Amino acid sequence: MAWSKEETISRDEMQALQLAGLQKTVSYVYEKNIHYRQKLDHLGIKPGDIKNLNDISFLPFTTKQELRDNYPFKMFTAPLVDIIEYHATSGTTGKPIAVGYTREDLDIWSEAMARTYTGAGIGSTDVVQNIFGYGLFTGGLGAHYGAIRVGAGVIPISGGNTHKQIMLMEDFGTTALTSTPSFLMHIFETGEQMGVDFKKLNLKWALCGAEPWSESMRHSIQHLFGIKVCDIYGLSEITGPGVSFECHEEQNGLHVNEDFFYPEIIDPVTGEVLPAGAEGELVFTTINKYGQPLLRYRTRDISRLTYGVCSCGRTLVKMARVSGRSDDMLIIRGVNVFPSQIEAVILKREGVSPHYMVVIERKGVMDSLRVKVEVTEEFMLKAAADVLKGAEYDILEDVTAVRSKVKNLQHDIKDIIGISVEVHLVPPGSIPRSEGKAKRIEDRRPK
Ligand code: DLL
Repeated sequence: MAWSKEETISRDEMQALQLAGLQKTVSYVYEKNIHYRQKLDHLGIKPGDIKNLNDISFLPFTTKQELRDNYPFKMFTAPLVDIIEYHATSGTTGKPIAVGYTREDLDIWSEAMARTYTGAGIGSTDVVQNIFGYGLFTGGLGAHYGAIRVGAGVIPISGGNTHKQIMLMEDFGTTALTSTPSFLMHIFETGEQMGVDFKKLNLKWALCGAEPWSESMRHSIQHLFGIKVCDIYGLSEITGPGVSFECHEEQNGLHVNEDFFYPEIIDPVTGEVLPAGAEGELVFTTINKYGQPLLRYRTRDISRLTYGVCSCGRTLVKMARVSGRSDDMLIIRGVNVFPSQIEAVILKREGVSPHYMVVIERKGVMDSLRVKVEVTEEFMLKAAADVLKGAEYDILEDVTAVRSKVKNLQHDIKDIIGISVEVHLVPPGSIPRSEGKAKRIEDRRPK
């Protein structure tokens, strides 16, 4: 599909568009949303005060808690009669967050997702197997609307059904997959056990996202399936998937659809806006939305922004792969640790699989970190052979491959995260698989 002209305009042109969108949005929420009007009045801000883009820093942040407190619809700005689709976050604790879309919002979401497919190289001749869950989760329908807009054939299979996923890949000649990376790994594992050679199928591309993942995981998926994989990012509160996307030319950072979603990076502690290139928390202001526009929404996702022209030709600002959520960040003995750092180490080592769980426990006054990692079938066989051989000659201590694997992993993880961890190797298949977003952390510390 042809690119939208906004993907390649100059910075000056983009900023002019963004300023107009911001001014329109601030006036709109001030006029139509009681919650925002009270917030802005409290700070003495009037819509007319936004004279240039930097004035955005006068506007208050919006937090997840605020959306929860105003559940279900008090953050909506359009009248309910204009809302034509609802979604909600999973809300594992307490009430979820509801989101509502007008017809214009769905149009923009489809456009953002069409750019995402086009950026990844997927178009009208592709058959897209959409593995993101349909339902209240925004992944399924968002990816569906975009596939339709680029004219691809979409298979709305949703998550789960691993065997059927594989059957349809074979029978329908699927060329593109949209999925969480962890579930694709699970599909691969199942297919391998069934004797399927994914490289012999028609698969060419995948869009992966919805959960933090590492560059090493991308390499594994690309290698195992013989496809090219692009990262796709988004969150329900802002629109769903399609807030930003990677181009297949570079696969290095995600272009933000910044004519719809204005990005900033802030210091998560002080709230201060950080300069381009600095790492911090992503904040988005929707500048083209009607159902539920948000001012300076704090995503809790950690990233960086880089401006410039990409080798693909796009001028849209790039955000770095999300390294983790500030609320997923573990603080262990004063050190900040993201599970994705541990994942990157695990994926570089042979003999272990990308299925892992980080367990945090409190021993006395100290927090300790344990990483449970599954070994591969081949490793199990080799370890068993080692043990049998060692037992025969009564030298069990020295020969077990398990012992040295544990030691190496513990050493490599400590090298990256800076604190000691205990590594436990566990049998293949023993860590629960997810059919959507993977759960990587088990925090057993007393609350
Ligand atoms: O996960 C929307 C989505 C669906 C994105 C499909 C991409 C693909 P939520 O369920 O509201 O929406 O979760 C949003 O997921 O704040 C991030 O913490 C995380 N996340 C999403 N995409 C990525 C990614 C969807 N590519 C939350 N890398 C976000 C890392 C991601 N984390």
